[in-house]
Amino acid sequence: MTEWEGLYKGAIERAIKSVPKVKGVLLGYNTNIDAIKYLERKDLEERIEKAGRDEVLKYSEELPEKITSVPQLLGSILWSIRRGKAAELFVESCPVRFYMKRWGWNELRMGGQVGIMANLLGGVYGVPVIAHVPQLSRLQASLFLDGPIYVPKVENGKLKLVHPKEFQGDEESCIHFIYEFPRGFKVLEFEAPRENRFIGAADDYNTTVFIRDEFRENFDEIVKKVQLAIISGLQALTEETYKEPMEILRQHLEVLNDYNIPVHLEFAFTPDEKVRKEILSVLGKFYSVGLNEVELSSIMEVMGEKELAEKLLAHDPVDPIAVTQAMLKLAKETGVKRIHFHTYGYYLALTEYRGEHVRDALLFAALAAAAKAMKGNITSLEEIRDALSVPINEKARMVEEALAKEYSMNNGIAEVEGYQLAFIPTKIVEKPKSTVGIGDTISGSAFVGEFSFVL
Ligand code: 8BR
Ligand code: 8BR
Ligand code: GLC
Repeated sequence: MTEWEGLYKGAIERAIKSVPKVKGVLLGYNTNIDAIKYLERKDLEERIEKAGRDEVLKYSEELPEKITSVPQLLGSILWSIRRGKAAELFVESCPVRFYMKRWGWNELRMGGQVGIMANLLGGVYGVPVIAHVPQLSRLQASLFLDGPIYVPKVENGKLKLVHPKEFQGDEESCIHFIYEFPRGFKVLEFEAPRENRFIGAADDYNTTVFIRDEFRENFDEIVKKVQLAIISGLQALTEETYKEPMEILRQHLEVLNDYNIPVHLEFAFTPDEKVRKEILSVLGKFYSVGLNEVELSSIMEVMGEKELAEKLLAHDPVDPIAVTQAMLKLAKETGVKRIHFHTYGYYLALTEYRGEHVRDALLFAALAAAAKAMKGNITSLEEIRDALSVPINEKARMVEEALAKEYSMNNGIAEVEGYQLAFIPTKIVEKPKSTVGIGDTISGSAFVGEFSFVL
């Protein structure tokens, strides 16, 4: 059996030395404000009665495409609670936006993959980042941590990089209302099987992947200042909205590839099949992609691999052999060089290249995730050491045994059909503070960590 605790210790020490050496990461495109509301049973039940219980229940059976009424909002929240599943929908109606605003929140936090990774990489790890923020309101700016975090600003035709707090844009606030519930949360006759959240996005910019002129017109110059790029936020696109942003993305990828900048795609759950197919068609221009089991399954579906898609959702913990088969298909079909898969309990990375640094970066990411689950927010790279005390997930032993048997995996590394497969069991925090943003912490840390280990 592998001595995981020793490997974990080695990985965090390695990361503390290496990660701050990274000179610049470009982050596009989604940044928003997360207004987090912890749901209360009585309050929610009263609202459901007032809005019309039957109407609300209808939407808890099947999610609407977007939210245009209060019963749809409450029904969608119920949809998530009943299943213990996350979901996110665009809130189109102004009266519903006003309703959510009046309902209120318990906490305001940085949101969006870009915002969360900007604060983590720039504010905590000290790695300079250039972030795309579609709208910089005062509130949005105030949520950025101090540190080397920059947004492009154009003054008298010249590009400047400034901290978001110095941008002084008096723009709109893009607010995502996050309705969180704990495991066992009861409402009407329902009980949540696990903790999770429903997100109502009162946001006209991130939801259509609006890309600012400062970025479009100076992209070449911006790219010269970075060594890596991470792209996210394509998940909210629909058949009606995807064309223009996907075209800009293709142009951006061309520039990034010209400068040999490795680009990672953070693939969040993308409900629209057409958009998923579009993303699949540009995946080969990315160096790396990060996803979970639901996302990998949804990609297998559009690739015509129905059986594999179902297998990925059939077991807990997720069958690692099915995951590896799916990753191989994805790598061969698209040419993407690195696939980072994360699920509750373990991570895998399939890479075209070899080395223990790939596995060590996964270990660093798992510690960062556990630290985030423990504390809600990490405040320094050194603080991640505290997560060493969190126990390794026991169920992952079975996963490791299956991989050892199938692929002769040793110390978390195997050779599979010409690729390297790296595996790690993760540390799971018993009672996490909140689950929003853990996925971003995992993917950002692993990608940047891996790159830093070979600098
Ligand atoms: P977890 O709850 O395990 O994190 O899973 C998140 C899942 O919620 C997604 O992968 C997807 O299955 C589901 N989901 C999300 Br997010 N948005 C959804 C939507 N608009 N419609 C249906 N399912 C959604
Ligand atoms: P997604 O939302 O993208 O699925 O990312 C969530 C990831 O966070 C999971 O894959 C899991 O690895 C990790 N995670 C969760 Br959820 N709860 C955790 C916990 N309590 N401790 C550590 N990691 C956790
Ligand atoms: C999505 C949501 C955003 C949230 C983020 C967390 O981007 O729109 O509100 O902060 O996911 O990963």
